[in-house]
Amino acid sequence: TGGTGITDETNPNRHTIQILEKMSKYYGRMSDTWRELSYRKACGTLRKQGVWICTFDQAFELPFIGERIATKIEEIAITGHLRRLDNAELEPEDHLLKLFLGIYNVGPVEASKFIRAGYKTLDDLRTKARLTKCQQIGLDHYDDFATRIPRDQMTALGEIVKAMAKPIDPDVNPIIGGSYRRGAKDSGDIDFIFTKPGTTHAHDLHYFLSSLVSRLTSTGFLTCALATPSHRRDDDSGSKWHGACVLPGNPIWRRIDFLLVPESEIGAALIYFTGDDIFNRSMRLLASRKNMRLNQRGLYKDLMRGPGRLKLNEGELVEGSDEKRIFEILGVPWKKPENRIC
Ligand code: DCP
Ligand code: MG
Ligand code: MN
Repeated sequence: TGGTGITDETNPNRHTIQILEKMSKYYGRMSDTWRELSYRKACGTLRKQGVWICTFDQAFELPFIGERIATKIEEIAITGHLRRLDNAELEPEDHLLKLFLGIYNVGPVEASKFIRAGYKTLDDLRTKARLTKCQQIGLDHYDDFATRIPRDQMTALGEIVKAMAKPIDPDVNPIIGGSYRRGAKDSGDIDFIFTKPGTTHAHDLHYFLSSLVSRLTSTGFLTCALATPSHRRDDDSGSKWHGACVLPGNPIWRRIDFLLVPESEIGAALIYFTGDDIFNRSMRLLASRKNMRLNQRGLYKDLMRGPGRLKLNEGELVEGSDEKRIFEILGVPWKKPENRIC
């Protein structure tokens, strides 16, 4: 996710940012969410600086940079290295974690299990491990899924989907969310959102999704399904589809996600699926400070909470369909998607 600083090549702090981003990812693999976030936020701060931040004092006075990270920024400026990262990169266990976490649908728990079982290579997994069908596909297309998708290819892939969607239902509005909507120069996957005027439930769009998937599969655009919708109405699992696709003439399999969103929820869904995830966190935190709750379906008020901030009810829907209104109600100045990188 995230990490796609648009100004990276020209930023005087790009070397520092690169190293701190690696630290953030390292802590992510260690499931140390707190440090993972701290480092990412520090990177966000450095991305906004027009000058090279090279001393402790300079760094320390910036937002989201505490003593520890300020010290590291100075170390990087002086030595060009960070010993903590150099050491981390020597840990064989971390090397394996990184390798195994790159497989679609393998999380930290599963990856650690593989390590404990003594597996050392992707080939070990291929021949010895028990994998789900999705993980098997993830393994078969390991390098493909690890390859970022350049923006022009994202646009081309998007056009193919849009052209197929139109005759199925011309009223359906297809939107590419995720890092693409934030203007990223490349993306990890394609996040498609489908909505339609007058809809209030994702299942109003199920007929559309099944038709779209079957047509795009028969043309060879979609190459596999990774998570198929169940048709239960009581949860929203039927509102998403995960799979892979290819651009004609290009052998690389790309990850693609389809999401069905009723018009009544499109504002909240656009915020959620545009991200980035840190921006989403900060919006949810703002909502909770106003005793409201923001999720991918809407903004809710009058939440009743018990001891330990335990939720007692869902609250009353304040806004779901209008992205800008949600910003307004939260008292946040409107941020264009391109600026939603924290
Ligand atoms: N999202 C989130 N929290 C998560 C995962 C996702 O808030 N743990 C939201 C924000 C993301 C959006 O969903 O922007 C899409 O998720 P992706 O994993 O596809 O992330 P991006 O599209 O932002 O980045 P990438 O280019 O790597 O796909
Ligand atoms: Mg994405
Ligand atoms: Mn995605």
